[in-house]
Amino acid sequence: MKAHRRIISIILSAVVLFSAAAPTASAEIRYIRGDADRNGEVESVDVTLILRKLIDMPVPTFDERAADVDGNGLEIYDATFIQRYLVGFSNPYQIGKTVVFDEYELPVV
Ligand SMILES: [Ca+2]
Ligand SMILES: [Ca+2]
Repeated sequence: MKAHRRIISIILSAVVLFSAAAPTASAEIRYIRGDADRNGEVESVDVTLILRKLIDMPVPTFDERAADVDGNGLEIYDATFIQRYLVGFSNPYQIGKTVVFDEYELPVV
């Protein structure tokens, strides 16, 4: 009987240890590509925020990762690509799609 308790104790300890070491879903970062203010929509306000950020004007809420739609750093083209998306032009950078980042990995599209 004592041996059974000891084995159960070891198993429970192992479960607790490995569950604490496993990566959690909270490590994921999700955003919508082009949604610079992260309000859940890509809209003209996001273009305005990018332009303001580029000339160092204050912006209340800004996520550069979401705003940088082509992944090469924030620039005027990001605003242009979003404007083109908003009027229905081609969308080579998947603006409006949800992007998932693992904290330690490159984006999964
Ligand atoms: Ca937005
Ligand atoms: Ca860019």
